[in-house]
Order: sequence, then structure tokens, then C-alpha cells
Amino acid sequence: MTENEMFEKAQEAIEKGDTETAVQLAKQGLEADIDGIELLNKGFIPGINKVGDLFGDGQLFLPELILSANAMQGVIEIINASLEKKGKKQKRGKVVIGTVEGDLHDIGKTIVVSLLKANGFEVKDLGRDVPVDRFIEEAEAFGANVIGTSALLTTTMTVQKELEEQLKEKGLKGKYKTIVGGAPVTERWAKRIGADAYAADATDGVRKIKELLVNN
Ligand code: B1M
Repeated sequence: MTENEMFEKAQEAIEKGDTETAVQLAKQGLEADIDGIELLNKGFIPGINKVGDLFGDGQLFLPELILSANAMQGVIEIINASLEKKGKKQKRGKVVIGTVEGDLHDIGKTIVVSLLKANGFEVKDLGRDVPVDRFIEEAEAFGANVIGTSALLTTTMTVQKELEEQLKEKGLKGKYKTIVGGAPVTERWAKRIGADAYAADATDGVRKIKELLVNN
């Protein structure tokens, strides 16, 4: 199978919610030495995005969305494990990260976590549905340099703004750099709420966090 055929089949497996095939393709791709992030970006992520579009248009319903999300989770576990295995040993800085309160979408955030670990960052992953207070408490306890938040719903993006406000209120704004991400989040939103950086994807996230720490 060529790489392009692999990407097409990966996309198809996610669209069909076929976990078994998706997981098998992820393993096959990694064995064939295709980069895990490339497999995600060119195969699996376009698949889940297509499902999201069909769901948004009312052409597909929640049970199908859940099946595709489950297939995606299976793939992420395999690819993330392979990324983390290749991880660099140097310690670049500490990042506390999570999906904001009210939001259960964690597939993208988990990819960001693995790529950060693979690049030598110490990461405290708070999971999903994380209240603002907890981001701050955990950052204090962990001695974090950066707080990263992911939001996938237009209704939960506002929690990223609340974090900026609370950091200011507590006099901690300068202490931690902040980075925001998630499908509806934009550079413009980041600027508007006063976040230090925005990342479009996991690779961009690692790049921006490295920049934040260099400029610290
Ligand atoms: Co939901 N969902 N969902 N969903 N879901 C969206 C977000 C939606 C756009 C679909 C649609 O209607 N077209 C829509 C939101 C509409 C809106 O807000 N305007 C939606 C909805 C409506 C809902 C529910 C309300 C549905 C319902 O119950 N009726 C419900 C909400 C639950 C809740 O959170 N309270 C819901 C539920 C779910 C599932 C549980 C079934 C499942 C999530 C499973 C899980 O995550 N464990 C799910 C899924 C899978 C999606 C879509 C289809 C795919 C999301 C995804 O995983 N993308 C999504 C459609 C879409 O986004 N196009 C959709 C792949 C992932 C790799 O990308 O998360 O964007 P992403 O992450 C990227 C970048 O954004 C970036 O890097 C990642 C890697 O490249 N990034 C960061 C992300 N975070 C970052 C942080 C950083 C840096 C970069 O630094 C800190």
C-alpha cells in the first residue's frame, strides 16, 4: 500500500467508525516508518473532521459521531505511545494543560500532550472538564512555566478568557505564559483575551511553547 492509500484508508476507517481497521492501519503505518503526526494529519484527523462536518450539517447523528470518536481514541493511544517512546531526554520546561470546564473533547489536547513530552517537556495533563481554579492550583503546585488550555466548543472558549482574568486578579499573569488551542480558537481570540500564544495544531503548539520559553 502506498502512503497516500494508507492515508485514504485511515480517513475512511474513521468515517465509518471502524475501530479495528483504524487501529490496524495506525500500527501498519508506524511499522512502515510513517511519522505518527503525518499519519494523524493526513489520514485520521481529516476523517474525524469530515465526520464533524456531516454531524454539523445534520447528515450524521450522535451515535455515529461517538463510534468515530472511539475509533479515533484507539488510534491516538497507539500513535501517542510511539511518539512518547521517541521522546527526548532534555528538560525544556513545565507545562500544565487540559480541556476547559464544560468541554469533554480531549482527542486534540492529548496529541498536544504527547508531542510536548516527545520534545522533552514535563507535562501535567489535567484531562478534560477542568475548572479555571484547578489550572491555577496545579500550575502553582507543579511549578509550571506554561498553562495550556484546549476548547472545542464556542460556548467553552469563554473559559480561556476567565483564566486570563483570574490570573490577572491573582497577580499571576506574568508568572505563567498561556497558550490556547482547539478547533474554534483563533489567533485573534488569543490576542483579544490576552493569551500569550495560539496554536493551530500540535506541532505549532510545541513550536509556540518553545518560543514562549525562549522569550521568558
Ligand atoms: Co463534539 N462537537 N460534541 N464530540 N466534536 C464538535 C466540536 C463540533 C464542531 C461538531 C459539529 O457540530 N460540526 C460541535 C461544536 C459546535 C460549536 O461549538 N459551535 C460539537 C458538538 C455540538 C458536540 C456536542 C454538544 C454534541 C451533543 O451532545 N449534541 C457534545 C458536547 C460534549 C461536551 O463537550 N460537553 C459533543 C461530543 C463529542 C464526542 C464526545 C462524541 C466526541 C469527543 C470525544 C473526545 O474528545 N474524547 C466529539 C467529537 C469527536 C467532535 C469532532 C467531530 C472532532 C473533534 C476532534 O477530536 N478533532 C468535532 C468537529 C471538529 O472539531 N471539526 C466536534 C480532532 C482533533 C485532533 O482536533 O481537537 O481540533 P482538535 O485538536 C487539534 C487542534 O485544534 C490543536 O491541536 C490538535 C491537534 O492537531 N489543539 C491545540 C487543540 N487543543 C490545543 C491546545 C493547545 C494547542 C493546540 O495548547 C494548549
